[in-house]
Amino acid sequence: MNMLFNRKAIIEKLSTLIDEKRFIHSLNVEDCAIELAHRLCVDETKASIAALLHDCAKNMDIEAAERLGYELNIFQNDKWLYRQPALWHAQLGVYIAKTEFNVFDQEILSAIECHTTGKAGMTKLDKIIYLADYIEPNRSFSHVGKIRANLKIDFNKALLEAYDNTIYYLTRRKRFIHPRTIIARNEAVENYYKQN
Ligand code: DGI
Ligand code: FE
Ligand code: FE
Repeated sequence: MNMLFNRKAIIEKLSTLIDEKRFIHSLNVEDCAIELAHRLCVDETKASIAALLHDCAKNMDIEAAERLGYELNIFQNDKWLYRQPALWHAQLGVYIAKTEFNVFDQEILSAIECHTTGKAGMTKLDKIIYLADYIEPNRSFSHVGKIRANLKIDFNKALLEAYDNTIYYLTRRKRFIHPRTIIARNEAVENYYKQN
């Protein structure tokens, strides 16, 4: 991908769409994603754009988000998505990335689209954004320190642990687990054993 992308323009626009805390989170995810992309031989520019934009729809108000979700048909055949507003910003983020940032690269859009739940057949970039979002320095989930340490030596193990923690967190709170989260976690198990 062309390295001369306009990062400054993305940053400027992004800062008008999300609050300061979310903005700093996005910059932190970008740092982590670029480092992982370098290590896994993934396009660092794509990692940077996907990371910056992954939460671009996070601060939409709930009514506007629901309206847009209906317009984009994201709830059709997906009642588990509809019932979990915390998940909407991933799909809506794809729309914002296209319409507000002119990003049409399918790999970048895919990484934004699955950054919260994961999905079947994730690419290296999808996994990088998922994990970078999980381990960025401001995160203080339990076990995140252990995952950061494992990530230094074993990417697949760290990814599986991030899924396991998320699922544990959701079950403890009696929340729905989206089917895509289960599929992504199963594939993470598969990849973990394939390599070990
Ligand atoms: O947007 P962020 O806060 O940076 O992080 P995120 O997009 O990974 O997660 C947003 C929320 O989504 C977080 O509270 C965990 C939750 N989540 C992730 N997978 C699932 C889920 N919630 C439900 N109900 N089901 C899932 O499968
Ligand atoms: Fe998110
Ligand atoms: Fe995030």
